[in-house]
Amino acid sequence: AQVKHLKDYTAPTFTINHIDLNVILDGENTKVVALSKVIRRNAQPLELILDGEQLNLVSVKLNGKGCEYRQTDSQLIIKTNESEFELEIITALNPEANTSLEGLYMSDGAYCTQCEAEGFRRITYFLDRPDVLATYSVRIEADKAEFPFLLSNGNLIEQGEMPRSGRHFVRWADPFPKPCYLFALVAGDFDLLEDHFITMSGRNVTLQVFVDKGNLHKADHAMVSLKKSMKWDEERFGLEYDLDIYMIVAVDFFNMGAMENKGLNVFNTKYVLADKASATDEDYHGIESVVGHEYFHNWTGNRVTCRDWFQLSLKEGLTVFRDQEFSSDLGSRAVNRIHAIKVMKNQQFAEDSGPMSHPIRPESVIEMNNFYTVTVYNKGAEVIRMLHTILGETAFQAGMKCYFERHDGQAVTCDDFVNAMEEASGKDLQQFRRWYSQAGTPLVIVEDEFNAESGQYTLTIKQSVESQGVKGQTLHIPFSLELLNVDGDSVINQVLHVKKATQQFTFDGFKAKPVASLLQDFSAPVKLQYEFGFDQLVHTMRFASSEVARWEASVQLFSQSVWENVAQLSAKEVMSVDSRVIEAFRGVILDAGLDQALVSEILNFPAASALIEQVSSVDLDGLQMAREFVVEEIASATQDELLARYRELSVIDNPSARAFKNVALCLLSAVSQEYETLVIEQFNASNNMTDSLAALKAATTGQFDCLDTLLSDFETTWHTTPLVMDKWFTLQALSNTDDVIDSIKHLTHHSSFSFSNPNRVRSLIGAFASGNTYQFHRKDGSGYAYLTQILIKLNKSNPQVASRMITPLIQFAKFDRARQDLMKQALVTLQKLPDLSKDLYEKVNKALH
Ligand code: BAL
Ligand code: ZN
Repeated sequence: AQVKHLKDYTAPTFTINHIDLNVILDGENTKVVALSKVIRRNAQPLELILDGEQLNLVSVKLNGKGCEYRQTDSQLIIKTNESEFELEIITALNPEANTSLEGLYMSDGAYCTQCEAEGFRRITYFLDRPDVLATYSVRIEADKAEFPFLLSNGNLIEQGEMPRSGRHFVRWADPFPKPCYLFALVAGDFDLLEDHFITMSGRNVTLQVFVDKGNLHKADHAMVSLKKSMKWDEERFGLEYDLDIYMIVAVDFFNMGAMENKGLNVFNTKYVLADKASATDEDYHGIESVVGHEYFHNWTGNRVTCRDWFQLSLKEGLTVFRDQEFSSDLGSRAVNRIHAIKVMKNQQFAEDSGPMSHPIRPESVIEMNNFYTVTVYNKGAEVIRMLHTILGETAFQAGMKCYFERHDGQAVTCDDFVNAMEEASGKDLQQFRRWYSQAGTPLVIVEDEFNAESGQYTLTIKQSVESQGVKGQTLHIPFSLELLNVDGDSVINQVLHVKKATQQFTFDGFKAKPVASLLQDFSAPVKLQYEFGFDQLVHTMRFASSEVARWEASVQLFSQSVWENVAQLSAKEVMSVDSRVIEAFRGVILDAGLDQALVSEILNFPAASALIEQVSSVDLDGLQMAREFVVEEIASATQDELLARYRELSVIDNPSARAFKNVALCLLSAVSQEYETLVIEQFNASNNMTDSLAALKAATTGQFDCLDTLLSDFETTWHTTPLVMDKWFTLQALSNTDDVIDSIKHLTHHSSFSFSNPNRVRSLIGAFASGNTYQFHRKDGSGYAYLTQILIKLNKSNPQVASRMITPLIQFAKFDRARQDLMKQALVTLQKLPDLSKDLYEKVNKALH
């Protein structure tokens, strides 16, 4: 497989500034006629090289005549010395046989497309690179009865019938030049929810949400979210929508969450469909955030796009930052921040310490689809957030304005973005730029000292970063600090700018040693090392001004308690939990002044996978025993309070109350069988998916006798609703029981399951591999063997999904020797596959390197 390097970037020698597509949809006889206006940009070479994969070439004409060309399995090479010409290429496709869900494929009887990153080359031969921007005119033709809706980007300008054949056609024109990865086409029969939005300059935009027949009542939340997104982007960023129509189509077969195609977003149904009975509070939140994300791409991604795919974070990091701000402005800022921090610490840190570690702007890539990562997206967003912290909202928005003024309609780089921020703000971002090229998680070691005589408190902050054995450069780290006095008053609350390998900060005027709350709100994506004492953490949990810092202290308190017990076990000593830890959590449960959603975050103790990220090597069996012990000790000591709050919150119908109540139920179930009746009562009385699922989860946690009955009742109610069955699959995949792999194997034969649908595969097998830490990492290797068996299957049908699911198998470095050997053995099996996809090849080889 070929490695592509950022340093080898060259501008295209030809460009295409307009394309007329005629797509004749006809099952296995589907035909695409592409008429492109090609312009030479350099005198040499005399060959135009177009990308194309899995295509049947029918004909090629240059200015209406035959021409000299040759084909490879990924290119069409046309000989020409013309400087401007029209190229007509006809290709034949079979969308029904396309199981990779890239290019043009069928989802449940509807045609749809996915072109990012490099799927357009599966539709026609083209300059499939983001720095080639063209206007599109698209004619679609299909059977009218089967495919009444024919959609593409831009504005609908013509439609007509072909009565004798029962077919019809439409023509769409998109006036905004775009790279081909933003092209989309959909043909099918849907229910349509329509609304409109009046933009800030008074333009009336038609809004349409297309869903599978019978699901109209589940489209409202997506529509409301879209309108909120449009309004928020006007108010916070001053950005207005630019076409007359905005369409969202929900499809069940989709590799990702959603796709921001200009004017025609294609969404995974998971991020559109919701009603109270079938969707959880978390689903509602996810829909609002993904609808926002795709909408915000219209400016950050579509109007200004990426020069090359190494710059992916230019649009993704920035757009994730924007969707996080959207959710935070509309909902709880603290809870949204906590969720973002968890993704960073639990998933991104893991990626950064594993074989796929890469900077937010990668330098080399084999398969681009492998770089839609938590690093590019979420660490990318953290880098934008640090810029926002350093510049402040006003200068940051001035930078955004400058960025759009300079680059609207262009394909640009991350450097262009930072330049705009630098010039608009007048801040020197020279050192800050290193965040774009530096892989690995920086380690920040903090030591503090109090001089009682002088009343001086001194922090010494050291930074270092290393990735795959290579030492990195010092970074500009915005380090948020709060100092609390003994009474809990906040005496210092500021951002320190750490720019050197070692830096000291001194604060005067203290009568006693203050309590430091460090790296508040995760002000930089770094690992913090500091000797926290229990008393300090308890103080921070009670008094920090930031709710996020209070949560962080609780995580630290819990984690330290677990690690102490892991050490006890290994020393063959008895386990115990410090009473200060228990009292701190009791205080949180009883504190009626705390946001209930925050309390639920605090009581939702770090999972094993999160704890593993805190250490360099782990004794998994010790961790499981110690974690379960600490959870049970806390839950058992606070059960009266938990039960009282559970009862009090049961009558309140809002997401925060439900979150607290349900985490309480789950903790109680871990304590004693006596809470089984409570679980059954909640399940039977529930009128919403959040409560039903929480009851099932509690029954699983307590391994209650009622579990089988509840699961089967749930199945009877929901077996015809695929997205709900996904939850049912996940719940069973996460069961920490010795026969879980057998039960998963059995579930793959369930009538609701299908290996061809990525949502089903992820909900059952993906959830097991990434979420069932103890069972996936079974000592006998059966978890690894099972995942490998599935990956072999998916390697052929859908390499993109396979490649995403392999993650837990390549992150082996922290496990014991025996487990590492078994994981590597599984990877070697994959490496030997004769038809290993580029996607898996890249990860397997990096892991075994
Ligand atoms: N561009 C791929 C999907 C997303 O990030 O919005
Ligand atoms: Zn995105």
